[in-house]
Amino acid sequence: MTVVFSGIQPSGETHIGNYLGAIRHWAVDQHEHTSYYCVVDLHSLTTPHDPAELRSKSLAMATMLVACGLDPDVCTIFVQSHVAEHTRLAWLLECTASIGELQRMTQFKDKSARTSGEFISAGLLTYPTLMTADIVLYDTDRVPVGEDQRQHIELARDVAIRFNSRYGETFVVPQGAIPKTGARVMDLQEPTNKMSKSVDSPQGTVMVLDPPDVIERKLSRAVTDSDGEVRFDVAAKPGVSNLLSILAASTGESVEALAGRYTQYGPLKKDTAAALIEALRPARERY
Ligand code: ATP
Ligand code: LTN
Repeated sequence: MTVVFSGIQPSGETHIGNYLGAIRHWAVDQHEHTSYYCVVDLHSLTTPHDPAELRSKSLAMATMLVACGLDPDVCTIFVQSHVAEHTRLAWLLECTASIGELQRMTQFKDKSARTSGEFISAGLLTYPTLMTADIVLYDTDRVPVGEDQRQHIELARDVAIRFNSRYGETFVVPQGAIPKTGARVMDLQEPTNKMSKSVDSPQGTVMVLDPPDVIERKLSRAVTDSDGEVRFDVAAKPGVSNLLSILAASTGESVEALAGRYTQYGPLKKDTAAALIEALRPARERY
């Protein structure tokens, strides 16, 4: 039996990157595998936070997961800090990872650069070892995540393999499961940046709970380019490629097939908004 584990931080509102890149795949996996989905509140302690607010956001995130289709009768939904073994194992794994490999993590480099001049916690550096503990505690085979977590999964594998070779076969070595479309949804206003909970870009971020008219407005104002051609080319046309990816992830069609159907940005934006509104409707209504 394949074991699935994934986690989401309760800091900030759930956006379409979280939904299209991760959560909606969890809802499918729960019916096929033994699945654990974790609200990783301890991970949110790495950056400034208000404790009481974090507690209520953890409950809101669990509510969101259920609204998005996770069924507590089918999978296990829980809060990381309620299971003490996560932090107990994290120490053993911290002593198995090197500072060098942790310093190479792009998320650490990005987040510490963003907070430069301010307090940078040691937890921001060691965070991937806690994530490794989350995963290997459950003998996890498969970790469904967005593209931004690829490097952390690689590290988890390296640390599990190192631990096994030092101390004997202990952990299952996990594999990442990153979807073909929707694995890297970009900010609508800054399409070279990942859409993110912790970056303040209200017009560039579409929330799962945004009402339809707000989604239409955000999509209609999405940054594109001036050459007027609809084509999937992430490097040359990040804005248009992002719209095509969102449309593809919302409809199940391929970006190439969709690109051939449009000659103008206006209709592409309109259809992307409409498809997204439909894809999010069940979660919005259930929430
Ligand atoms: P933060 O900004 O604090 O890093 P986040 O928005 O990246 O938060 P997480 O809780 O870290 O959200 O991620 C939950 C899941 O959503 C992970 O599997 C992650 O890979 C995925 N995810 C996050 N952002 C995106 C995105 N823009 N596109 C696709 N998947 C994403
Ligand atoms: N690091 C992840 C969240 C996360 C996670 C995990 C994902 C914590 N523990 C275990 C998969 C498996 C993030 O920032 N998105």
